[in-house]
Amino acid sequence: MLRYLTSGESHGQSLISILDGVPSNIELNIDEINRELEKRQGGYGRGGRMKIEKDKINILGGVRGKKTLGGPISIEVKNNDYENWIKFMNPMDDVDFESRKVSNVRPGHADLTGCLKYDFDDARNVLERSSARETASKVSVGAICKQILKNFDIDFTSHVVQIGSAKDNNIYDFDYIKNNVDNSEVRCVNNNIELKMIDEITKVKSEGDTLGGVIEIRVKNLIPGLGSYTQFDKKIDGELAMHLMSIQAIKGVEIGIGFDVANSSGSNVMDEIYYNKEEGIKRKTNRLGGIEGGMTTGEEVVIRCAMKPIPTLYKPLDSIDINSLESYKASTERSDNCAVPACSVVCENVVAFVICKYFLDKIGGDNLEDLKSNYNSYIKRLGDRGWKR
Ligand code: EPS
Repeated sequence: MLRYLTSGESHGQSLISILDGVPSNIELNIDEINRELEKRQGGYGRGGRMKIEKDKINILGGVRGKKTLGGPISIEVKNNDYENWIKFMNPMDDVDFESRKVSNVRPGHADLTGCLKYDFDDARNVLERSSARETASKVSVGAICKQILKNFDIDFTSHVVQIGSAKDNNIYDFDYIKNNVDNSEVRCVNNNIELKMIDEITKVKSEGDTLGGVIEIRVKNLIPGLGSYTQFDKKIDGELAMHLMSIQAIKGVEIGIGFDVANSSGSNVMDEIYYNKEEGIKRKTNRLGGIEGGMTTGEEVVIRCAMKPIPTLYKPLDSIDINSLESYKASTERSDNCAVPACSVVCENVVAFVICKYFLDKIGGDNLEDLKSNYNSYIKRLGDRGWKR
């Protein structure tokens, strides 16, 4: 079973991930993994931290001569900012707890509940781990998963479809998004809407405020049958939602037309099925986003995620000091005004992890050769039933 854990604080030495369950003999391209990390760092609306960091992975175990060994892969992303924080964050030395203490907790962040739950008088102990800096780990894990799935042509992309009130209602082909999205500072593939998004971010920045938005993730060249209808925890849509909702600041996940299923009749929701010799078994539409009965159908998977605005505001909201309980304005930390473009890269890589987990579960194989032969035999059997890649 493919699984991962992460460790590390935002201003600690490093972010560490362990990815377990990767078959052997998968060739890894470190430049491609680092390119994903670089994309996560970008986007109009990012704050000062990204000028300090140059995220790159350092593989500590599980890989030899660029090929996976079949054991757990340990991955480090160093925090350059640690050298500025060593006297506050050193794990095993005396540290200065007072200078960076945060007691005016920020509404919308984990600060208040984290302090109550873990019995801290300093929200720094909470925010260091709850920070979205951890998403660099998620991206490094997902980028490895993408490389596993590349052997089977499964491909991923994502774009930003809304920031504040600037909304892109157009429908795009997978390839159009993939070929254009990296040229946009806000990962929006429509130039006019891109400019509106940038304007909105600039405006809220001048007001000391922040903005959220909506991200769309797409997966193509999938096969039918990843996931299962037979048990709740085998449903791939359930697991996708769980992983995506666990990304910092994500408040909603939709698959296909999502909440619109509630205001449409059945004939406007289901995807009619047809067959011809050239295409094999197909669906006329893809309103259900490539997942039926907790399983991929083989059509493109289409997911949308809603990200809330970042809770650190330069125009801070009313709050309290958690120790004196007196009213104060919330504390202001250096932060981003809008991290929706970065979050698009995070969501895409998190989806890659889940798809990879279910792919390996369905296809099985300790090494790339076994995976390929199991995959080919499944594709052949589906071909005998009328399904075509
Ligand atoms: C982030 C690093 C953080 C923040 C941001 C995401 O760095 P710092 O706190 O040093 O500025 O920029 O984190 C948050 C928005 C948050 O709420 O925690 C990153 O690497 O993505």
